[in-house]
Amino acid sequence: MRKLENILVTGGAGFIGSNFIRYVFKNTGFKGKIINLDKLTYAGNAESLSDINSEFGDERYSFVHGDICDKDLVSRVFIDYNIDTVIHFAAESHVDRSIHGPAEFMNTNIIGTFTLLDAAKNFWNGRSDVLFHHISTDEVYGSLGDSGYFFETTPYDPRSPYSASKASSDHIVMAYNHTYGLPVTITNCSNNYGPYQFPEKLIPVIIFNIMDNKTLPVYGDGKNIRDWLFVDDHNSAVWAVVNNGRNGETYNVGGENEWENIKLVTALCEKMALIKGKDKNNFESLINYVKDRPGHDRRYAINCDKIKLELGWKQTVSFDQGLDLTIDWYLKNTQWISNIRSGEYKKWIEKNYGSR
Ligand code: NAD
Ligand code: TDX
Repeated sequence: MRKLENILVTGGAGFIGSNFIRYVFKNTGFKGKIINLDKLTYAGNAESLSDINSEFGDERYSFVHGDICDKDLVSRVFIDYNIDTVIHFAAESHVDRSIHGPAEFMNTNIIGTFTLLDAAKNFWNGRSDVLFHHISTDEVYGSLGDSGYFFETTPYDPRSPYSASKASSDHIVMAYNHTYGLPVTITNCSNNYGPYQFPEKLIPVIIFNIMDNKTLPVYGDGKNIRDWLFVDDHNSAVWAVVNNGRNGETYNVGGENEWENIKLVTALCEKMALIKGKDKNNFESLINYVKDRPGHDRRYAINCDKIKLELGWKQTVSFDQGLDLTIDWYLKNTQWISNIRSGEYKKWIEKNYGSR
């Protein structure tokens, strides 16, 4: 039986991690503590958890500002908070950035994961009521043609610096399980969307640019396919695995919701036009086919029968509902947006791309 009382969440100030902490406190009946270790890179925003801090802070929620590569700090966090569960979200997560600057990806995603695993092994010292859960991606499996799906048994074939760094970390997690008996689980998930997503990923880029009447960048021919999953559905899957997933197993998590990029961009134009009372052509005319991403994976599609059959998990939010919720959230949270825009991200994007 897992103890699941003092959870170390890494990267909890990022998009999925902040939604995860909110999901666990508000939807699961969890009675223990969450300690959020986050470096607050350009993608981390403590403001994304201000409601949790005021509602659950001190007693049930603590924030530790620091780097998962910092061995001394990580070991101290295990001791100070008597950690029995790790849920590891922290990563450099954006494929485009990994092409421009891979070093930080190797550092955080590989060395950071190793540092956490080693601290967990030393602190837990053979205990079996503990768990290291690692969040990974479908991108480790490579790229699909027009047909077929990624299964848990699909051989790894990562093709970007980002996915190669995630694949490396997955292997190290499993090595700690096989070699040292560390209790671990992994989830490999498809593209997430929802509130608090950093405006470098496709859906928030398009929403922001429509709001600002800027061009909508579509890479290559726009026919690359992604499988989209609402962030709370990902997080309910993570919670199911952390509670009942089998030690040493990998679970695929997907939306079973494949979209060509251009069709998704057009759907967002239609939704925004409806909200703004305009003709959709006003926004569709902003679509701009730009230079393709180098090594751009063509299609991702997840088979997630294993988690459905073993743990009874399923998606609960349709794409239509999820997009409406997401657009509504961005339209209402203008302060979060302007704070994000005035930060490091803006400087980076101007340096690398000029203003879009
Ligand atoms: P994100 O970029 O929004 O957030 C990452 C968080 O990690 C930030 O808060 C950042 O400050 C923190 N962080 C980065 N480096 C750190 C370090 N060295 N030490 C401590 N904290 C650090 O990412 P996300 O989209 O929320 O993704 C979370 C996880 O889910 C990642 O592991 C990613 O690979 C995985 N994933 C993401 C998606 C997706 O669609 N976004 C899909 C599948 C898997
Ligand atoms: O401006 C854009 N125009 C565009 O056409 C952006 C930002 C993206 N794209 C395309 C590239 C992809 O085919 O849209 C698709 C989605 O791109 P991203 O949002 O950058 O996501 P992706 O590269 O698919 O990776 C995401 O899903 C898997 C996350 O960023 C990863 O962290 C996760 O592992």
